[in-house]
Amino acid sequence: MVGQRAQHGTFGTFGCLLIMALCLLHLGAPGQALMTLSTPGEKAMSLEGVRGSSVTLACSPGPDILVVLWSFTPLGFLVPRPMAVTNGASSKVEAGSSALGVVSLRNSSLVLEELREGARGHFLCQALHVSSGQLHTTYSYYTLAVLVPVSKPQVRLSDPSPVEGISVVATCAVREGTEPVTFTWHHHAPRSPEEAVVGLAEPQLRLDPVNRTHLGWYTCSARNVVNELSSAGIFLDVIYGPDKPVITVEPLGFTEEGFWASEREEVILSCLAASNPPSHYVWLRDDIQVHKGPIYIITSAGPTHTGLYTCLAYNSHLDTRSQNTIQLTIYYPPEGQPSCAVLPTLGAVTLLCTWPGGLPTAHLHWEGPWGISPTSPSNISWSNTTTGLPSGSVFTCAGQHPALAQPAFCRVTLWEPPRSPTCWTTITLGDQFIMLSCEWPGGEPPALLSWLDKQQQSLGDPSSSTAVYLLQTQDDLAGREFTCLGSHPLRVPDPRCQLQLEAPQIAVAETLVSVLEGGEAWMDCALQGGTPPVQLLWLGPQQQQVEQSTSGFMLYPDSVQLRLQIQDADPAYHGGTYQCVARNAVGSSHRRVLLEVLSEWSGHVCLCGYPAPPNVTISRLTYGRHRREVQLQWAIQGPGNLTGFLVQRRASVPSPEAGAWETAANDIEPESRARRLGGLDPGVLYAFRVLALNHYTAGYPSEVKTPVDPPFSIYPAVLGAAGTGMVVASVASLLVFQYAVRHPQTFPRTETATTSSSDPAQEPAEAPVNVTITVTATP
Ligand SMILES: *[C@@H]1O[C@H](CO)[C@@H](O)[C@H](O)[C@H]1NC(C)=O
Ligand SMILES: *[C@@H]1O[C@H](CO)[C@@H](O)[C@H](O)[C@H]1NC(C)=O
Ligand SMILES: *[C@@H]1O[C@H](CO)[C@@H](O)[C@H](O)[C@H]1NC(C)=O
Ligand SMILES: *[C@@H]1O[C@H](CO)[C@@H](O)[C@H](O)[C@H]1NC(C)=O
Ligand SMILES: *[C@@H]1O[C@H](CO)[C@@H](O)[C@H](O)[C@H]1NC(C)=O
Ligand SMILES: CC(=O)N[C@H]1CO[C@H](CO)[C@@H](O)[C@@H]1O
Repeated sequence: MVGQRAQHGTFGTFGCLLIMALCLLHLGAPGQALMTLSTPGEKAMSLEGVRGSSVTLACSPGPDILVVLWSFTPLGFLVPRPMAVTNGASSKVEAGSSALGVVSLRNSSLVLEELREGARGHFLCQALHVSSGQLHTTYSYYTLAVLVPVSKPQVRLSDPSPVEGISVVATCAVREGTEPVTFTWHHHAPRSPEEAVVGLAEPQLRLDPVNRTHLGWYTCSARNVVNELSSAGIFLDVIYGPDKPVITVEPLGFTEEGFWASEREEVILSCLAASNPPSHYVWLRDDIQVHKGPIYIITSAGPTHTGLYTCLAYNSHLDTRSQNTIQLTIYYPPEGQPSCAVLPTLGAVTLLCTWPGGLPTAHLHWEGPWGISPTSPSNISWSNTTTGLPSGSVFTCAGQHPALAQPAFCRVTLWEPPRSPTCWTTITLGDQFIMLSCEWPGGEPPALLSWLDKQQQSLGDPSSSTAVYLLQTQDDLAGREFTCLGSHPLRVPDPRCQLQLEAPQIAVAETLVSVLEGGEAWMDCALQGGTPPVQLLWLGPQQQQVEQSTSGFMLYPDSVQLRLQIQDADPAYHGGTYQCVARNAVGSSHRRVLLEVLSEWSGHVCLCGYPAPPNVTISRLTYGRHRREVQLQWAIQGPGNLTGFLVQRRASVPSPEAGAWETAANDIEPESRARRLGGLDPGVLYAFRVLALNHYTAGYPSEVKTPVDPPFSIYPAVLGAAGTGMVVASVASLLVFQYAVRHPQTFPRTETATTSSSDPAQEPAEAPVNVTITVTATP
């Protein structure tokens, strides 16, 4: 439309034009004959005017102007057309000039208003004037361009809702506008704060292939030298998706397989799959639908929520689907707290800490004076020596679990048990077993105790705090020693306690107790030793245990003795031999006491109707050294069983009646027939008698005798004889004596009385005996 603007006119063309104008003037105003042609050669002036606006083309006026002629050659034409003419006084504008706009003359200038595109072309002004009496012609030459503004652009899309991947063309069109027109494309993505320039200069924008980033509003701007206008926005709705969903879990925790969350926590599963139009979502747990919508909230997670979670996304416009799956594991801590324990080992301890259960298992480690142990799941044991470790050392086991904000703890304090082990014995199960007990309480870990025999051999496995060892009582136990050995990691050296098993030892205060009929008697039995517990009891004359309730008997037990009181003594009921019996698991012992219940008038022992022990006769009674001891020998006569003998003495001088019978010996075995009795006062003449005892009663007392001095010993006498025959005889006699002594029943009177001296102070019926051979009964 816009042609090339001519910069220079061609004289030849305008020469002809001038002639034509002159002709016009000549016709209109005749009378001027003379004219001169001035030389043309001025350059053409280029002018631009915008359509609709005004342009004034000036023609240089002279002082004596005769005529001015404007002519116009439209673009693309060669022949000029007269446009307007004036002679100063009158003017005329060609009627056909309206194609150029509203054309008028102002003095000699051509005024074009409401410029039209038809005004494009070359304008020539020819002025004829007189100067110095000569005619002159001047030319003004213009080339006028008419510029057109661009119209408002229109945008078209080849597909306003394309599926991602195809090719889309956006076209920008302007109806008119002076070339060159340039275009600018703007893209305003949704939610984007600013628009971006995406295309320059070209009226077409190719999106090949179109993708989601192209979605949004597009505008096109068109610009030329005159103006710039922008199109209305047009929306490109790119259809896509759904992409593979992105699943997020809150709160966030990663495992090797996926995600984890804590028990009782709120867990938010979010699914996002890029899609236009937006996706529809469905959640599946282990292939079972659990929720519709992009966000699935587990308000309080539990172990049953562990599983595979699948998010399905669906684009209803495209009928396309996508999915993604994650593993969600619900963690829960083990129940309660870790539990701590200590195991003693030799010179060391092993610390144990366990906390089973939980998902995943808790991690445990120890902390303490040894430092920090390695970490181990579920349970941990840690050993080390205790050398130099003070009592009261604290060790802590910490258990950590991802579902717990804080670790859980347990503690042990190692401490040494106070004091040392204590040992004692008890009897169990009706005296069948003797139980050795040892105790050393306290401590962490508890002390280990074990029983050792005399050879320090262990009698079983060690046990904690108390150790018990059972012995059968039928074993030969008396005198055996046992040691209880304690061991504790914090105690050096090992403490111990010892026990020795012993049969009880007892003593009675008196072996013969005499009481007047109706009186009160006491018998005391004292425990002097033996392995406890010891049972003390009294057996009465009938070998029956004396009971507290039995009439006339009262028992006064205390820890070390048993006293028996007999009230209102009755010869028939109370008289006889009592035994104090002591028993423990190791053995027993007993002591006899003879109770004489004397009638006030008789002074004799009551036999009380029971089978009597045999009668006794004294066969020998001689002084020993310095008359401080006597040697007594006796024999029994007649039938009757016996359990022992009782020897009594009393001072017979100065008065035969003086002094009561007192016991000189009562622990004489039934087999014995002799006894050396010491502790005599040489200044006192004693009388002696012997009684046989059985369980019930005492027999008749023997005759009463006083001791005599032995005149000599048979051995010096025999050796002093020095005759061979005498020696043989004497040896034969000696053999007889020895036999007799060993068989007293067969030879009731075996003493050889070599001398006999009558003692009238003694009982005359039984003469004092002088014994020449001293033989001690040693069966
Ligand atoms: C979309 O296309 C533009 C260019 O046309 C490209 O730069 C961009 O990477 C593409 N985006 C995607 C997501 O394909
Ligand atoms: C044992 O304890 C000592 C400190 O008493 C420490 O240095 C050492 O590492 C511990 N040994 C082990 C195996 O823990
Ligand atoms: C402690 O853990 C070990 C394996 O680490 C296992 O063999 C042992 O049985 C566990 N002990 C307890 C008491 O759980
Ligand atoms: C025992 O001695 C008593 C009194 O001396 C007498 O009565 C009795 O008959 C004697 N018994 C025997 C068996 O000799
Ligand atoms: C003596 O004891 C024996 C057995 O212990 C008995 O058989 C005998 O009858 C008893 N004799 C008397 C006289 O009691
Ligand atoms: C519009 C304009 O310039 N008019 C002028 C025309 O010429 C006469 C006389 O030369 C002037 O007086 C006008 O002003």
